Amino acid sequence: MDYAPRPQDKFTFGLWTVGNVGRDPFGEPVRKPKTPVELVHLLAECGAWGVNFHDNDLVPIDATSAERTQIVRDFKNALSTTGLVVPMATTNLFTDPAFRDGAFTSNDAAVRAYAVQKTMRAIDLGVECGAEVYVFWGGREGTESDATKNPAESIKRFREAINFLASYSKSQGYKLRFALEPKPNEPRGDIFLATVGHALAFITTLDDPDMVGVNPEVAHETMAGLNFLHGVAQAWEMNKLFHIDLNDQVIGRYDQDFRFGSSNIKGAFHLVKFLEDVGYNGSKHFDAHAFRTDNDEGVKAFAKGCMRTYLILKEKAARWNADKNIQALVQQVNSIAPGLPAWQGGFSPDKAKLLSNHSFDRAAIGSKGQPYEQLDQLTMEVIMGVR
Ligand code: GCO
Ligand code: MN
Ligand code: MN
Repeated sequence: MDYAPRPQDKFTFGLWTVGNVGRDPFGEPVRKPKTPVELVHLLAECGAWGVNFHDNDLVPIDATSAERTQIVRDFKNALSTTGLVVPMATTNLFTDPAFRDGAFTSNDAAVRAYAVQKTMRAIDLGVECGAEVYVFWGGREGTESDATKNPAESIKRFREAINFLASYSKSQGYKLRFALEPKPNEPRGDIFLATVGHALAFITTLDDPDMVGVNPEVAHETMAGLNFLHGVAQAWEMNKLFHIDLNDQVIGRYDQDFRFGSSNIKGAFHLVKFLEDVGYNGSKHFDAHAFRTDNDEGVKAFAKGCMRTYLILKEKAARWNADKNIQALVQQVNSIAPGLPAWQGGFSPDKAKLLSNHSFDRAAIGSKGQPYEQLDQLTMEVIMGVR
């Protein structure tokens, strides 16, 4: 297998990922900035299918309308030359000092209004370039001190903005779906809608919950010490997995944005296996960047590595599914003992009576062990490449 990415893999990168210049809180950029057109060509060379952007990755925040027109024209030309598509777009509501206290949840009503206006324009730009999913990452929506904001009030403000923008999108005739991206902290001390669970609950309170799903990110749930796959699986089961941000992260560290699969290979394996088994058909977006130590060749190695690792793990997932010993164990651990009262498939008084009258051999049930050590070892052997 050559593990070459194909369009149907739907691998995407943000302009900001391969365009990352390596600035961090302690150091200046180490790589030269590239234009959006150069980045589109770089991604095409690496084999990506799509490219996503924040409004200001493409059009600088202070661009004139003539500049905007020229930039968008050049960008679209690069897309048609390379065949790359733009499946997702988003708004930068975090870089400009105007957003120092958040955007939709800022205490300043002028900031909240400006953030909604900026997002309306960014939605127009995204749709103009072909985006079908619109991501909301509330990077600055949060606090350092809970003396400063009422978190319940902040959720109301967040809801009001999302409701307004969902209606705006529909009023323009756009077919966009919104995807909320949770993160627990960085750049704020604490960010609202901290995890996939918070976001899924929030969505049920919106005017049009069907239009809104989630964009979970490996690093973000991991920073919160959570099992990423469990959040993804719950979103999937609720038809809310509209997008996914793949990268890697060590628990307890700063926001690392490592190359996909480079840190927690077992977690990455189970994630890829889940996405492939259920037939997730959205973008697989790598929201990560090359080490600051690397130059331009390292950026390409990073981008190719993300996709190659995904495809290697996809092959390993197929191997796991086809492994006779593993499948025998999977069958065994899910086998149903005969003679159980039929209570499932909805309540009925008869079923309740049947279940109520059944006598269980608790000691026998409790004495039954599971061959999970074996199953996990065989899984590790698939991952390590000896099966
Ligand atoms: C981060 C986030 C961002 C968002 C991006 C798109 O930790 O900085 O993951 O990269 O994904 O702003 O919404
Ligand atoms: Mn992130
Ligand atoms: Mn992200």
